[in-house]
Amino acid sequence: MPTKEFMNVRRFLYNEQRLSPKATGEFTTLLLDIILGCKKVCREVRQFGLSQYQHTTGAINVQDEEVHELDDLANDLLLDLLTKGGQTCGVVTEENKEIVGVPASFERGKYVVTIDPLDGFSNIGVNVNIGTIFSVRKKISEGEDSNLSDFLQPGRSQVCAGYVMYGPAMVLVFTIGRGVYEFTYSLGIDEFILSRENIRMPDLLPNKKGSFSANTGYWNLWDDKAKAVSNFFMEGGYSFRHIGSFIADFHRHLLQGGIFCYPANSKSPNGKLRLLYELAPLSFIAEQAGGLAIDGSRPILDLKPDSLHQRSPVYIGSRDAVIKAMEILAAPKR
Ligand code: P6P
Repeated sequence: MPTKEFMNVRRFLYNEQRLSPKATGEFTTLLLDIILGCKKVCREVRQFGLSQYQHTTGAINVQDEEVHELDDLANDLLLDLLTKGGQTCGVVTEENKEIVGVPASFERGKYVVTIDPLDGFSNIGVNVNIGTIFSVRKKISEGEDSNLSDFLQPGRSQVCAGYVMYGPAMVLVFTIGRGVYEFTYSLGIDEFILSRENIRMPDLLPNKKGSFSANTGYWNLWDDKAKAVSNFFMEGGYSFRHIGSFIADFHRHLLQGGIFCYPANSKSPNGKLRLLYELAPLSFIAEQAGGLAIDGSRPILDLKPDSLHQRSPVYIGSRDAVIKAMEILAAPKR
């Protein structure tokens, strides 16, 4: 086994592949395709001020949100790689209303993938961390092409989940069900090198070294229970940190401990974040790192989506902090 500084993600995946006797290499190829796509997205993100992709397109996506040219670029680029790479039979992305199938002349694979091509819309163009979230499930339907049943599986059916964050460093974080690993991109050698292994999310309550994240700008739209959770952490001496990009807020809590809350509010009665391609992937990572993610009362990973773009409230982070939030939410009204 090479020493850690030479453990690039390709070698890591080959080592993991050898642990699965029936592995064919298709999953490894798929993950390397996703990584290649994210490296190409990062190139445009890194030169945003000089990029030709600096504006909103004028279109409104299925989320009823403005579409940014960089969103479109990331989406088109990743869809091209993932639908023509021979490892998938369908892709669901935040930007497309329906499942994106594999073009007729291309080989179908046994995996379905969900992506949020560029998470952190409000931070695009202001040089704040944004990133790509991905998740892989095995096809369960009959036939070569995917259908809704392949995607509307609970989060526990994921075989892989991860994100690539475009920040001061480009980092890749993922799990394949055997712990959480972080790889940091080294420009000089054009490689993702292992930087953290078997990441464990620290508890928050005992030493308060972590932080609390929520968009408290919605305070007047929250119900009393959501306010009670926020009050517990805001009055409890915990740091408040909110970046506005889900993966950036989550990454901080993954490494330092903390809790990210996006409760339902009167503007977003089901919460804002999407279950299939935002919450399920990061909840898989959270639980693999010893953390927890709930919708307020149930583990996110147990939720079976009813639709591709279904939203859910979320409390995700250190296990002790999420359990505390669940207790507050379950307490009888005073
Ligand atoms: P709000 C970014 O658009 C995003 O999807 C997440 O990355 C982020 O956590 C959330 O929305 C922020 O939403 O309503 O606070 O601007």
